Amino acid sequence: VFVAMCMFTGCCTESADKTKTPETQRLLTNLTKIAEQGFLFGHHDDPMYGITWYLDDDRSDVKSVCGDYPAIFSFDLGKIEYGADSNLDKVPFERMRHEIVNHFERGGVVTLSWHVGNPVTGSDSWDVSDKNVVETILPGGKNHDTFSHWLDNVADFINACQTTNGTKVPIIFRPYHENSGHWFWWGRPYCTAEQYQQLWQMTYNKMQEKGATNILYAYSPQDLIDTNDYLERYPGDAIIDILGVDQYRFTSADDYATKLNTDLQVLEALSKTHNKAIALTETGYECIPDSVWWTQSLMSIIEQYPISYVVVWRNAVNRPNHYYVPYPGQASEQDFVNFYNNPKTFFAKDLKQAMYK
Ligand code: BMA
Repeated sequence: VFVAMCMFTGCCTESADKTKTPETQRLLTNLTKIAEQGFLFGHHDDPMYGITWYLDDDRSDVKSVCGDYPAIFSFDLGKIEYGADSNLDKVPFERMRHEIVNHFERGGVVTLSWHVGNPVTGSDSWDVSDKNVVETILPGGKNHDTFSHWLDNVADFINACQTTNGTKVPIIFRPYHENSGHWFWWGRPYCTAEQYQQLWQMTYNKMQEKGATNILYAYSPQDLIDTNDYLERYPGDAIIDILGVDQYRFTSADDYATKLNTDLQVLEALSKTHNKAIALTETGYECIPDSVWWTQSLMSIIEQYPISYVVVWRNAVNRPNHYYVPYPGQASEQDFVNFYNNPKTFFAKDLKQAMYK
């Protein structure tokens, strides 16, 4: 696998956005290139906790099964807005920052989502009791100052993700996700397309103003219909670097295949017209009851599309039956090893420094 990666060195065109750090620009270029050969595998909260363990050192359910960390670590900033020490899933932010820097140093890639609280009620992302939250946080709105301070907290954290010699770690930031649904306060029923786009613009402006130049921005609605539908709320090519989609397997294998094929066809078409990297930003089959899900279901679909990465969700320690990667003894363990061994899947050891050269 690593031999194939050598074509990455010295051949990369830089992104046009000179406001991004060199490492961040190179990551974007390399994400696009890697799609010609395969994709990075990612897991949410991978080194933080898993089945029966919490905040151990150097531990990961993925590593326990295949001997390697995922290429991508995904974490969530939810509760950073309130100045909390730990996020909504009890991950301490200091530990997160440490794992982010460590992962960058081993050549890995980091993505951050943000299950941001509700600035009207003080509750969480899922509180949709007030139908006009977005409007109140835009410039001129009564909660604008509060939300602006929340964005400061995000920018401060992202800026603080630095190596000891001061290199800022590139971060794929993916806020306001699954906005085509109705379960988050930024969802489609609760704001106009224009308001949603203004929320992104305001967020982007704040990150720029705070000098958070180590960010690639990913947009990820779920259950795509067609390109027009995707573009309706799209924040725009000037902001977004990666076109994403979230898709879970909730019902049958056929239903998942139909939906995921539609999603990825839409992204593939847009990747050509918008010249952007594409990714399956969240997916998974809760509890993975199908022992060959990795190779027969997930792989057989996604290998047909030029995606840069796929991220599966967390192995919750605090919620029984809420896990998305195998642990030793789990039904899909062997199939996951087969998936790992497929030359199209990239994990941490495959990368070395290839994503940043
Ligand atoms: C959801 C679930 C929740 C979790 C949230 C943020 O999909 O996993 O338990 O709090 O993501 O990570």
